[in-house]
Parts: sequence; C-alpha cells; structure tokens
Amino acid sequence: MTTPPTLLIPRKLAPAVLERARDTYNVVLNEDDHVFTRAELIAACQDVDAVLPCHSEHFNADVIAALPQRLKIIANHSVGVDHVDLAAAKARGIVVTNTPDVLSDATAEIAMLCMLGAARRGSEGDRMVREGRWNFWSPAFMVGRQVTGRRFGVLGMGRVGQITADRARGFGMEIHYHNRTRLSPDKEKGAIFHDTVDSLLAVSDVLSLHCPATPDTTGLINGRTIALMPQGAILVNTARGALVDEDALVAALKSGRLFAAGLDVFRTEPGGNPDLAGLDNVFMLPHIGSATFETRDAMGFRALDNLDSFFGGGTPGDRLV
Ligand code: 8YV
Repeated sequence: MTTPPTLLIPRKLAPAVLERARDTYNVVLNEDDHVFTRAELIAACQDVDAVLPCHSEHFNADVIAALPQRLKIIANHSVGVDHVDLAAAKARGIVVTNTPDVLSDATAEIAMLCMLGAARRGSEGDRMVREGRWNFWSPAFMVGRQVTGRRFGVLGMGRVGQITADRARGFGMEIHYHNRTRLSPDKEKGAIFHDTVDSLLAVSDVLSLHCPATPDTTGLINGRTIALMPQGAILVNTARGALVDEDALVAALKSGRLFAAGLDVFRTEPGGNPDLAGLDNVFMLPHIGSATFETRDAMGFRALDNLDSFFGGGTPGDRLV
C-alpha cells in the first residue's frame, strides 16, 4: 500500500469535510483552531505534502520561500486568493487552487442582508429593541430607504455578482454593472453595462462590490469615487475590505453623503473598524458571507476534489497557477 499524502488543515472545517479528508490523506490538524502566526504556519508546513488553508493563512512571498520542496499544492478553502502570492507560488512550482461557484448563493444572500440591513436601519433597530430603549413609536420613527425600483450597481459581474444581481431583481431593482468584459446577453439578462467604474458609480443607488482585491482594486472606493455616487446612496461590501478606503467611507457616512453601508468585510479582520462601529448607519457582519452549513461542506469538498485530482496525477479543475 502506498503512503497517503500528508495534508495540513490549519482551520476547523466542517465535520463531513474532515471525515472525507481522513479517508484519503494523513491529516495534520491545528486542534484549537487558532490563527497561526507566520512562524507557526511555516513550521506547520515543513512536514506536509499539501495544505488546505482559509483566507486567514497568509502565504506571502516570504512564507512561500520558506516552504519545503515536498509541499506541492495550496488548495484554498476560499474563492478569494489575495492571501496567497500567486506569482511566488508559481515560481516555486506550487499549484494553487480555489473554490469558486459553491459559495455564490450564500454570499449573494449576505449581500442582500447587508443591503436591507443598511437601507432599513437594521442594526440600529435591533440594538434599540434588544437594549430596552424602544420606548417610542411614530410614523416619523426609524424611517429608512426603500430599495424597490432603485438602481442596483454591481461592481464585478463574476459568479457572485451575477447571482447577487438576480436576487436584487427579485426586489424590483434595475441592474447596472461594470466588469472587465461585457457579459453575453443571456448572462446580462437586461442589466445595463457601464464601461467604466465611474459611470457605474454615478447611477448606483445601491453599489455592491464583487471584485477581487488586487493592487488595481485596492482603495477603489475612496473620497473621489464616493463623490460620484448619487446623494444618499448605499454601499454594500461582501468582497474584501481592501477595496474601500474606510476613512473616506466614515466621512461620507457621517456627512450623510452616503445614507448607509452594509459591510461583511473590513480592512482589519478579525476586529473591523471602531470608527465604522461607532456609526448607527452601518450594518456590519463578521465576514460570514459563505458561512452556511451547505456552503462550508461544498467549499471543503471542492478543495478536496482539487487535491484528489492533483494527487491522482490530473490537473485540478480550479487550478489558478
Ligand atoms: C470564506 C471568502 O469564508 O471565499 C472567500 O474568498 O472570503 C469567504 O467566503 C473564507 O475565505 C474561507 O477561507
């Protein structure tokens, strides 16, 4: 019998995923599920053939340089791979995969929650009732923005963006989008294409971010671009905190330039941003876009599919480099 490959799983994955991983691999776990320091991550990778990390494990160029020759594949449990230096991995001959598609529905649901929570003052109302401060009602009380009939701007019309647009259609919203390439009419489904980000921002009553964090998109939402948006617009971010200049966002939320924001992701994670947390017109969640039972299973299985295909001598379906 051949020895199974040794697989490092640095975070606590769904039970069914772990069970399947154990059937095929010699699994090394991080029992208490803490986030490894850089040194711990490097040390934990020394005696393994593969790693199945989350976005919390940062494979920067210096970490990749310290990986052993035997480690051949980083099979991410995420669609976003901004935590991995792909060029460095490629240069070392390390295969990198991700888990697209399987989290699109869950993330689109969270985008809708963020939109509605922001538009209808969800966290403000929840806290008022929960804290026993609800001692008044009037027709003028807690009035928010209705999204029905408004323009929904999608920045990044990939898999998550397209499904989020479908959900927003269900609210009777008019869909606008910007993408590097225009979609075919069957995928566009009547959505209005904008060939520049600025043009999209100018019509987005609700702007929902669905592009990856890259050097080009870092800080895309900033003082200048927020000023292009309609007065009283709503920003939804379920993609990556790096896309937004949070100081500019705080200023726009304080001044009323933006009505509200619904945020699942932040520049600093875990933790978030205390300046945003101090504002009533921010609806916030702790990066749980894909955190459903169904999706966690599907993400883990997809990462294992990629590993199985690699160790079976094939090319993983979600190979990035
Ligand atoms: C995941 C995500 O929860 O897949 C991504 O890119 O941001 C999240 O949905 C996380 O990355 C799991 O590793």
